[in-house]
Amino acid sequence: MKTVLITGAAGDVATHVRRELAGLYHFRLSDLKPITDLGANEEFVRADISKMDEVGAIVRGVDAIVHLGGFSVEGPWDAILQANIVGFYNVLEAARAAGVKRFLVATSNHAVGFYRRDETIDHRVYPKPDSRYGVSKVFNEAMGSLYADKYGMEIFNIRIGNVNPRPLDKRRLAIWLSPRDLAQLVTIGIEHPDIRFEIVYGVSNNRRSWYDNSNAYRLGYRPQDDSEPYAAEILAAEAGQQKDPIAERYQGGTFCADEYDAPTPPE
Ligand code: 15L
Repeated sequence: MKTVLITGAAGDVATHVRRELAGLYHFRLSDLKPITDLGANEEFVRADISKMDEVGAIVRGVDAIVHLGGFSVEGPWDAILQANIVGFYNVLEAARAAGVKRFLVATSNHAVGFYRRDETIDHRVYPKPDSRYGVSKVFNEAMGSLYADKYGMEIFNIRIGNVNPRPLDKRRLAIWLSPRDLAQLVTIGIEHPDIRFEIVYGVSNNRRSWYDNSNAYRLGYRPQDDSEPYAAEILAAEAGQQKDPIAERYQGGTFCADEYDAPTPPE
């Protein structure tokens, strides 16, 4: 059985991964917050990923790393810097030093959030982050690219939409990722024999998607869920709501509208 390190293991996304893939891997779970509900094939090792001297111990001896640790929404620069830039570098560099090749990056739709909703984008588009958080995810992807090209690491980037048992609102109808489809992508990231540097979108088979996710399909992804059965109820609940035009125009939604102060909206 492979040993897989999950960072940020106390968070929501990790909790779905643990439940969906229980029994298939030995999970080393790491977070700042303690996890006490350990399953049969789970261990917990506490670490603050912004401190390099705490990271060596969590990566040692694992077959793959699912890096979910860090700040998961927009925040003050110093918080993003410590958690998502310094923290990301520490985990990736410690993995390289320990000889761990396979590394799954939880990047985000917010790395490309300033693409318009009437555009369909694939894994080759240039970054258009919508927040300091989005910039940190672009940094993560770039750092992974460097470590793949320079050190031969195997980097699998999942640009996650929104993981939830059900889509939460109109925007999430396009970017929803069900827990079982998330688990399928994580499994591909751990198991696929031929990964050098890949970007896939972490979304289910949503009819309203604005992504061309052909790279994920090429690697074997066959999502089982579609947000469409939830659409009528969500759209009816939102009918008549006042919407911010910037949030509505761009894929990143309110991440684009927050602090927005440009004289003209970007293309
Ligand atoms: C993300 O990247 C966040 O981690 C998550 O909390 C949601 O805000 C999600 O994007 C989203 O766009 O809905």
